[in-house]
Amino acid sequence: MTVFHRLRSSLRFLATIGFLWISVFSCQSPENGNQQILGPIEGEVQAVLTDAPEVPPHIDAKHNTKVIVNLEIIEKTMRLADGVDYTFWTFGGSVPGKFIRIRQGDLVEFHLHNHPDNMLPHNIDLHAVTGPGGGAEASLIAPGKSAQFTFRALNQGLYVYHCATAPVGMHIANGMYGLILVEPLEGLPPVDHEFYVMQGEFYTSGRYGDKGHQDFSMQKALDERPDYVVMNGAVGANSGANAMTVKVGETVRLFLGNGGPNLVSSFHVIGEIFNKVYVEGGNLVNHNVQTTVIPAGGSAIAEFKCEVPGTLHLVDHSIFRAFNKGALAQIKVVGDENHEVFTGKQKEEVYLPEGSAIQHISSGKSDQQAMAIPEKSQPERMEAGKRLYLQNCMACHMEQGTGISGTFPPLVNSDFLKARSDKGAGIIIRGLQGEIMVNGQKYNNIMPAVSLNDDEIASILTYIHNEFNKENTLIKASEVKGWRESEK
Ligand code: HEC
Ligand SMILES: [Cu+2]
Repeated sequence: MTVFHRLRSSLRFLATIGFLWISVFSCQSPENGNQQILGPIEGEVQAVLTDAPEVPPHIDAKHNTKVIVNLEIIEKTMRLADGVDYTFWTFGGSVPGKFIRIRQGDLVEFHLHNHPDNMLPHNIDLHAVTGPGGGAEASLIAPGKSAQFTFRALNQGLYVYHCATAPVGMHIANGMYGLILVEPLEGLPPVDHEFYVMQGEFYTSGRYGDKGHQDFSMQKALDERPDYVVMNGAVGANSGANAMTVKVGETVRLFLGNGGPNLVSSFHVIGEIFNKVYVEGGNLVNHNVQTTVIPAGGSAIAEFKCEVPGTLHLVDHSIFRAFNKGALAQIKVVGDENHEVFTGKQKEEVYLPEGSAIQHISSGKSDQQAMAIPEKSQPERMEAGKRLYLQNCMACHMEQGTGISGTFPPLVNSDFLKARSDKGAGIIIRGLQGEIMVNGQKYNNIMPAVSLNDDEIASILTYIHNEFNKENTLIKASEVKGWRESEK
């Protein structure tokens, strides 16, 4: 019998003997799992928040309490891999965001702060919240502002939280996700070690291992083709010298999450079998599991005992991600050999990632770019341009090019766009950031470079200038090529 079941039956028992609860009853039917009867809230505590792979302690109190969470959003440039930087958007200064640990029935007073140095509005959608948008609407804030909302943790489980500000995919892709554990009042059964490991993928302008600062690639994100798939925010965040460490004979509980934004993780530990998996982070416990699926925006809790020394490799068993894109973390198990369980020499070198020596296989795209593409007519450009606009630009500039006042500038009658001699090609090719004025309104935001070829850019620009500005113009791929080269 699991703790969850015990909790549930003891609650049922209390209800049947007519125990008098002063406060609200939430439904207690088999359909809604183990939602608990809401008891009174006593006292308050400040939540302890931790960075991966650390996990905060269980709140040690016999009764439900008010938990105050203060989470600060920070946009900052950090290491994604050796020699590779990325400007992450974070919940608390690192990726994944801070781990939050509360108990079922606790009342959470949530304060979200958007640091004044940030460029963008953000919010939070906690999957542990019962309420509209998981708190997203209630928490949307501009840089330099704070928002507060309160929720009751009705359901236990391990839940993902993430930013849900438009364009949502981009906010998540830049690292805005983390985990919140809602455990039974008395806590989960004791283990020797608990770790926090969360997978997420990054879509960069360059390829895996390309040095320097990398920008977000909207095109790769749309195609679901990340160059990096990592555990805890960077290649090697918790491997090698940063590996987690335990001793032979100790038990380990992994709180696992997948921020996505796109990929499903086939989570596996090379060298172990999970004695227990809380499937999808809920109450269902499976035993003797080799690989557990963690959906994008989902979780799992995995437990095992370390019987023999050596290095355990935590991987996404979609295996190219582990060996070629960074989806690897390690636990070093130190102690004496146990030849009854395992004999023979262990070489950890066998499993080290193949590093940046990756082969460059030319993609269809660059071949296409190398080929001379015949110029298109105006109707052809308008048709292709509309499709490309909807795929690449609409998420921010809106279908009719109106933008979102204060955040995404309009393309309709934009004086800023009209003043550019390159018709805006350079903005698509290189992206744009910093303060600009569009039709008398200030914008200070980031537009990522969009990786499109000259022909595609010619079509998008033809569409924008004709459709939104009523100009009668036809832009050629050869002109875009010229602008691309002149500004290099
Ligand atoms: C992820 C959101 C996003 C996407 C996608 C995006 N933009 Fe932008 N765009 C912005 C932001 C933000 C700015 C303002 C940047 C600043 O403040 O410096 C901007 C500025 C511009 C500007 C100059 C300002 C203006 O309104 O005239 C043009 C032109 C433009 N974008 C065109 C495009 C085109 C064309 C595409 C598609 C190929 C595109 N953008 C895709 C966010 C985006
Ligand atoms: Cu955000």
